[in-house]
Amino acid sequence: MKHKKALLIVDLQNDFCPGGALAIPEGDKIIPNINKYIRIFTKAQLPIFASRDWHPVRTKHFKDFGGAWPVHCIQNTRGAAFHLKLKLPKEAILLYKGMDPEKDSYSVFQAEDDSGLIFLNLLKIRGIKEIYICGLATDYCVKSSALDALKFGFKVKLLVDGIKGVDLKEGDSQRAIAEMIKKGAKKITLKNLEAGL
Ligand code: VGL
Ligand code: ZN
Repeated sequence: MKHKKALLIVDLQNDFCPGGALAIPEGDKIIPNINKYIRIFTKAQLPIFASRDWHPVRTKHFKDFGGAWPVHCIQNTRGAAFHLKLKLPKEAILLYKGMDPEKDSYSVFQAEDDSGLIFLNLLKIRGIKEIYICGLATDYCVKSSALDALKFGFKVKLLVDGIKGVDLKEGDSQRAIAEMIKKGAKKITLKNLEAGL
């Protein structure tokens, strides 16, 4: 049998897009491609996971409390909402992460769904073996989620026309991609999926 696949869309939220609190240059430009990936996975009746960075007002993730980042993606605010152009189907499984005020975490493997089930268990329940990853940001949450996925034994496809990075230091995204590939992720683009999954 073929490996069961799932799509993971990481943090496609207003605060990570132009105009947001932690805007990634052209972060919104990947949305049309991601919407195409969504259509492909929907057609194939495969699960689609969408994570949101979902911070409390006080967390060690923020500069004011010892972290690296300006305030962003506060729970239930407009900044934490999915970008309006993202066309998530109602079947998408929503994940939340970054809620622990004591932790500075990035990976979707630290995320949970509405009922508190963690991502790893949600994957296991569905028999998923391979994860197709896109979203924001290449050099943080995408990278850390991809590396965790590989560590847990999943196959990983990196959707290179569906990711964008912060690049605090020039080249961070390129280095992140190189590291994911070195650890076993495979790059793919929409063109590779033209013939279907
Ligand atoms: C992220 C920085 C801070 C991400 C989240 O989603 O990649 N980056 N919080
Ligand atoms: Zn964050």
